[in-house]
Amino acid sequence: MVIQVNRRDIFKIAGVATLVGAIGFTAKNILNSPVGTPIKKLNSSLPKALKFLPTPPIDPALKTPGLTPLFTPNKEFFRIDIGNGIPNISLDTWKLKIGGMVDHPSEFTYKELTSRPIYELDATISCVSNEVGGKLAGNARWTGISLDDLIREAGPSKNADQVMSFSDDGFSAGFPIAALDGHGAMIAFGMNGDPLPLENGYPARVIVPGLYGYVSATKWVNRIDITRFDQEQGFWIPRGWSAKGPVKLQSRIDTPQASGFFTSKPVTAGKNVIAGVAWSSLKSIARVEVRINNDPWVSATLGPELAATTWRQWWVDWNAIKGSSSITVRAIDSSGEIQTSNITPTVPNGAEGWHTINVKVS
Ligand SMILES: Nc1nc2c(c(=O)[nH]1)N[C@H]1C(S)=C(S)[C@@H](COP(=O)(O)O)O[C@H]1N2
Ligand SMILES: [Mo]
Repeated sequence: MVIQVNRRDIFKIAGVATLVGAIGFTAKNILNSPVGTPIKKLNSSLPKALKFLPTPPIDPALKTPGLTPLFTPNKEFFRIDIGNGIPNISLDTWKLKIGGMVDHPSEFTYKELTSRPIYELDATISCVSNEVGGKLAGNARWTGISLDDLIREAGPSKNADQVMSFSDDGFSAGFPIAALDGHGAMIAFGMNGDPLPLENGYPARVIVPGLYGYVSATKWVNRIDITRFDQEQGFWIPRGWSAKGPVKLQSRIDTPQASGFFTSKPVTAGKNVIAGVAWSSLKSIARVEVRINNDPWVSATLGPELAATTWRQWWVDWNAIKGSSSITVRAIDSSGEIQTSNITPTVPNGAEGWHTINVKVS
């Protein structure tokens, strides 16, 4: 097959998000775009987990203004769609079909799926089109059922290597069957204690820790096929993005903000805090280091670790001196890997490089 890279499509992964983020009108139009009856959530309540995760620790963001909260509120969660609106789903007729190269094709109603063992998973998901320092990542406590179990029961063929999921908006995503390896991949119904918001996949979506959303996180999912990478491709793959999409080791400075035309919080000399978040694919964040100008790297204090599948907040005190300062951050994971300084663009499999900001102190 010939892979054509269409630049307009490449920009679209980020494009809709930018529009939705910046312009309320666009978000509204997208929400209302499917013709027919207006979409609303049909009296689903979130199925109760059999085993709840422990109550999360106190969020360090409460005492560090500007730091990203440990959990991203649903209303503030980033949103990436291909732009075809939200499928018009009725909970009464919605089904999840499992097929392709399996011994036991099957289909499940919402009631059947939510009668399976329910559990919670803390996981950070992120978009491959997130620029270094970008905000296209969010952390949530997801409620759902085991995707590992669902696929195992279907009996995948030994010749298959890909799990492809589909939605009626035309989106599809494929990831290695090998990623269903006990890291908690799920069909999620809930997000931070509420049913999934419509924008984030109600009534059900796929969540696979460690993988970018474009290869895994199908919202409004209604079909999963077991296939082969050399026979089927997810939506973004013929549009120039890599077939495999493990999340890269990343760190970001949330506060202070880089000085510029739009800086809302100028930095004054004296006591300040530099803070942000760092995340990786499936490894813990072991260390975060901050460098101010050409000083030696300083180890940041790390916030609580919910799980290896979530981001970690970090912060360091900074005695700011009048003038111009450059601040750089890098993360080190539990295998000792140091986040690379090599700058790589988002296309085809995720941006790399250190986040550096320039700050004017007055
Ligand atoms: N049905 C559907 N699912 C989708 C997408 C989409 O366009 N349609 N975008 C994917 C991409 S690229 C990402 S990064 C995540 C974003 O999830 P969110 O919108 O809940 O943040 O959803 C994924 N799932
Ligand atoms: Mo994405």
